[in-house]
Amino acid sequence: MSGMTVQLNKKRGSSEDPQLAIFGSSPAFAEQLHVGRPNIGNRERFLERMNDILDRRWLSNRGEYVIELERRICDLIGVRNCVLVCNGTIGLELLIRALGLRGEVIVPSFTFVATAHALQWQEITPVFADIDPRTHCIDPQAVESVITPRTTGIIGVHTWGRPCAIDALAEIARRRNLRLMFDAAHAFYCSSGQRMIGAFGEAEVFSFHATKLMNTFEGGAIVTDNDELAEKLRLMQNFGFRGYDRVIYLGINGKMSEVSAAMGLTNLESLEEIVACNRSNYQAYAEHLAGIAGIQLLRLDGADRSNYQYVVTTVADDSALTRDELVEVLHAENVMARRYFHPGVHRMEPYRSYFPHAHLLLPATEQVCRQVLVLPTGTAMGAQDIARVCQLIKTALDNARAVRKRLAETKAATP
Ligand code: T4K
Repeated sequence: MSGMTVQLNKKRGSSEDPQLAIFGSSPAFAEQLHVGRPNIGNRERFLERMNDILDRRWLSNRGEYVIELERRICDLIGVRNCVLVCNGTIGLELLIRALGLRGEVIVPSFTFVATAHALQWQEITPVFADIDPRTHCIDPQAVESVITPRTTGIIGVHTWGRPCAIDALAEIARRRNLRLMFDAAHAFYCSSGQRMIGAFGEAEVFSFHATKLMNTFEGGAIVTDNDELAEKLRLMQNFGFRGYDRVIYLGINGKMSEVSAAMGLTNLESLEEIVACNRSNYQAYAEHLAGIAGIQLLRLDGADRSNYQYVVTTVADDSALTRDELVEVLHAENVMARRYFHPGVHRMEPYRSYFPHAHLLLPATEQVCRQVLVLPTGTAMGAQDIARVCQLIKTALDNARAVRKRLAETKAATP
């Protein structure tokens, strides 16, 4: 499954202008390159499983494939319990509720909006703590500074699959008597040192959304060593049923279907290859971006295992072009780079209205939201594509004045 190469467009404009689509050249790529193009795994194996599901007529409600995938994830992570759910957001909501969180819970604002929504949806106030701009993960000192008598817990996010400051957060949680859980949506198959992500805090939540390293179309998992908590989560995700006709708890429907679990099992079998492809893409980006002034690739800590799912860069404030100008240039070339997690959850509704001054306490979050640029990777891309993407960035920066002028003209001409 080494990275495929997306078809490059050869026909380019022939004027004196820089060879970029914003000046009228054909886009560099005939098809869009995405951040989060799904990894498919072995198609034949998946279709076999589909047939098996149809033959058995067992489509949902803790079928064989769900049970098998839960067992495999427990073995992989080294935890006692895995509860598969229909998506990562529901996984967060269930866990937040099962842990009895209420009042205020501390989270980073530099995250996907689901982390905060999962709290607010249950009328729990997300309190935003700033991040460490070197790691993009929540800063334990900032966490400490926003604890109030209403605080009941902390949700650490392993942003980009990089473990957040787990030990420091655990120490604060212990000392201040708070509950600690992790949003590990990005971090499946990652480790903190020798221990797999999933084995920390009271429990962790993975996302298996289509765009993630391992996908189940939509899906997620809550993993924990706490048997009692796992039992509660199982009840909560299935309407509180224990056996036919017997409801013993308040619950919702958070179950994963057999089709999703079949995709998960199929992806799991290809995980090594997918990660190897991501790793070589990451290395190719590192090589090609090395000499480009103003663009910094987020470095990983060699002591931890990464899934290399995201290629994250920052565009310095004094770079020849702003991050947003570069995004415009790249999108015109069909390179759908993303500004995750711009503008920061604190600037999204309803948080923006609730906490209009939040940005004053989040300088590092503001900076990273302004600078971050996530580049396409995954099994749909290969080395040649990456060289081309980096060349486009370099061409744009080398011709910054002309590019800026052109973008301004286009904007002025747009009704
Ligand atoms: N916590 C964190 C830290 C998270 O990052 C997330 C999800 C969650 C919690 C919640 O987990 P889930 O409830 O989603 O399981 C995407 C994903 O939808 C979201 O799962 C993910 N994080 C987030 C970082 O990215 P969007 O809306 O920015 O991306 P989307 O869905 O537009 O997909 C990105 C690109 O991928 C598209 O432009 C096209 C391509 N794509 C997408 C899909 C779905 C494909 O090529 N094929 C596809 O099937 O949120």
